[in-house]
Amino acid sequence: MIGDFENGKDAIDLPGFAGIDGIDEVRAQARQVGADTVIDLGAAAGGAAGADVLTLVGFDLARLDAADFLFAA
Ligand SMILES: [Ca+2]
Ligand SMILES: [Ca+2]
Repeated sequence: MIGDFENGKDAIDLPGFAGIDGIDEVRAQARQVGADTVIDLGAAAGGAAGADVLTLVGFDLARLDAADFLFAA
């Protein structure tokens, strides 16, 4: 869970999720839950659903884009 994520300032490093090739795969597993954005990173990487779920507290899904992540090279 990340509680102080700032849009346009912070980026989420995804070195442990080599199966995630781009923002489209992240967005496909991201959903708005109340005021938070919940992302199933494990599923986005092609793995099991529910195993690695990231919650961005107080973050609107609409603001989620490629600038918010550092993808594996
Ligand atoms: Ca992939
Ligand atoms: Ca953003």
